Amino acid sequence: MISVIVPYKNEENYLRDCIASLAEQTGVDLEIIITGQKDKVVSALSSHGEKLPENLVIEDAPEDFSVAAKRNMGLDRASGEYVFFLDCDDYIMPNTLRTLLDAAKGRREKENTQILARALHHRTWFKKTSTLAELEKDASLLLSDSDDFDDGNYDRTDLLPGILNDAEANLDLLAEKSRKSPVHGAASVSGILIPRKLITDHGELRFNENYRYYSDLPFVAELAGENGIISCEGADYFKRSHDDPIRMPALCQEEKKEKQLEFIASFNDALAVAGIKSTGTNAAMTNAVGANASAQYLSQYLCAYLMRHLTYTQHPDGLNWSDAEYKGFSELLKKIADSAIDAYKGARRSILIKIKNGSFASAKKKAVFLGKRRKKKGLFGNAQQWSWQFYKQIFRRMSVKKNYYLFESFLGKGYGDSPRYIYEYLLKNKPEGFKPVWIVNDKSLQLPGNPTRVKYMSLRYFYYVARAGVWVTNMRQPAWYQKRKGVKLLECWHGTPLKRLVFDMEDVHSASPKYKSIFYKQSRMWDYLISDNAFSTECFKSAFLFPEEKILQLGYPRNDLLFGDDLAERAQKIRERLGLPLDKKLVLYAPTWRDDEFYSQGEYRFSLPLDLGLMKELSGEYHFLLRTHYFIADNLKLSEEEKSFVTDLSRYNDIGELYLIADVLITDYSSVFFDYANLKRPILFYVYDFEKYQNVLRGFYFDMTSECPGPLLRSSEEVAEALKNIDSVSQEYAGKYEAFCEKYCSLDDGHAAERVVKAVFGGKEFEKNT
Ligand code: C2G
Repeated sequence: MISVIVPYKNEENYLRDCIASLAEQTGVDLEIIITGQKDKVVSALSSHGEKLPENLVIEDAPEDFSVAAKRNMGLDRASGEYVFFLDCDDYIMPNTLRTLLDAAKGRREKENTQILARALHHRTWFKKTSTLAELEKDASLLLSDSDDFDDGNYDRTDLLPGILNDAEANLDLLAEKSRKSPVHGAASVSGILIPRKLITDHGELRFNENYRYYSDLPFVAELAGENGIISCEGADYFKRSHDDPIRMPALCQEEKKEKQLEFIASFNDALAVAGIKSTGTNAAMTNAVGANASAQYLSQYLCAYLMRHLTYTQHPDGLNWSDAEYKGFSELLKKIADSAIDAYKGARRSILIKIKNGSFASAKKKAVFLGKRRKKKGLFGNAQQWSWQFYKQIFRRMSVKKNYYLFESFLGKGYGDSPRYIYEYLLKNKPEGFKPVWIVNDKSLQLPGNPTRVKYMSLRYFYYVARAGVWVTNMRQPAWYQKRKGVKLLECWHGTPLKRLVFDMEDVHSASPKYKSIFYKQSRMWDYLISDNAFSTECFKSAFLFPEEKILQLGYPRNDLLFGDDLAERAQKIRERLGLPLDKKLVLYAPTWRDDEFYSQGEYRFSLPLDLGLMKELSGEYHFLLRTHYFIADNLKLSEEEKSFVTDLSRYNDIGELYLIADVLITDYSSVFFDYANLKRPILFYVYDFEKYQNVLRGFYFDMTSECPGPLLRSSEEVAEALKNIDSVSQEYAGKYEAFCEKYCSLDDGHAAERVVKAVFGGKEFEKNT
């Protein structure tokens, strides 16, 4: 029997996945021991009235017990022949325990040795169902083992002998794999199947409860001893990085000062149990290494650890270590084998030697130099990197100009959205010395008021970002941006949320796993956030963890243009300017983007799901306007024939003007319909991937099936049908439309920009119009 020990803290939504993954194990006899606060464990596992599995035991432990203490409690209780540690936020694939058991038993029967068998580790920030879905798309993800040696440079094949000493394992394959996915070693006890006898033979070994973060190292090093650890293909351990490190950091995500010193102390212990007891000569060490796989592993691990903290990340935290910390590392380096240091070449090797010899300042200098060279990509770096250096070294040292007002809509991709209407109001009601600057990329765009114009990420952009006293934007500011004292940042945001955002998203499927923590830091810099309705305010509070007192619930300035007695004349002018037919009704198709369809961060894919062949049949009555989301990198390719009844306006600067001319809107999960509804014109929802979007990608803040002011349509045929009968569709949805507007559009009245400007720049404390 295997005793699986699961230390539990407060990761309620994660625990279910963890235990479910144990229930799925095949061909093994299990005992599951969860150590943690009993009432919380029970409520986490039976919140939907489920019965707890019969083979599950809960050992009651206070929440703040260290993980070492909780694991020890589990060990005291365990009665299996094998022990396996699984963290409560992690999960394993169904064959994992069987595979590990076979490997361990096989070795015992053949060679009469007790070995540790370890599953391949994979880092994920997804829950189990999402991971399985990802694996279905790309099984090679299982090769992307997260990695103790991930220092960006090491030739990983060098690391394996000694650890990967299993004759059964296909060494060639693993070596091949290791380039992409090296095998983990002993840094973590999770995912390792340990024969109970080995623990008993080591005097009933336990974890050192004085350590909060690094109690695993000495424990595993001692058990691994001379035999090392076999890494087993077909056994897969998913280590979950919490995608919400703000509210629920994993131990490895906690940023605590004392962590480094604890690492050094625990590493010392690990070296001691691996047979390296005092600052010995290198000859003694070489012997130890020859005899002991743990010692060899630890030597390599230490060097890789230092490299990772000094040269690999973008802002290496190793550069901030104190002298005491460097001294600790220096002592450790003196104890390990030189061969581990010599495995590095050039500047990296020299950094390690300098630390070993106590030249810490010089080691740091070298690391900084290496980092700069890496970041610059080539000797001189690209223009943007140079501009950023100017920003940091020169522009940010110049004074902040209170009268510089910086405006930006969708990263310079247009002149529109709320920043535009706030700007136009300010133009008519100029504050003292008003010097407007627009971030806008298209040189041909005509802007009223003759503002200074800068291109996104150009040198002048950095200049104004550094000096402007006011920044009005509708997206997030860049991650490197640090707001200076005296600067006002007005965040307009870009829509009433339908799809779940940031902290309300369970699994972030977009390109960056650090999304939540970056978002959190950025949004702390916003002085104001505009909200269009009470519903948005509630969403922003939970999705952005944003304080209510900074939210201006005053309506959307971007919707001001949808009001007035001259709508028809303005629409006519826009139609003429765009050369659109005047005798046909216009249908605007404006879908949103899909989190899982991207080329790279911020560059999303799109292929038109609307069957234009079918739409052509309606071209006597309708002309179609296509508008993709600003994240979409693909250009729509229309044939000459299609161009006769379809116009692509994806790059048009302000979608608000397209609302004005459109007689019907087709969208999906985009927030565009909240704005368009102000016009009271028909809306169709073309939601061909509704289940996936709702259940896998995002989830919604409201029930689309009951609240939407128009029909949910699954196919192009249904869309065509609805367009043919648009009047009866409108009639059918009239009641829902009215209720919808009441709830979401009641603050929009054509004067939101005025209210916002008065609240933010009016000199008074801002008043909330709730
Ligand atoms: N937009 C556009 N064209 C589209 C889709 C969107 O011009 N085809 C613009 C609209 O102004 C819209 C805004 O981008 O309101 C936001 O687009 P969404 O599709 O709603 O998606 P997203 O950018 O993820 O923002 O709180 C709202 C959410 O943040 C959604």
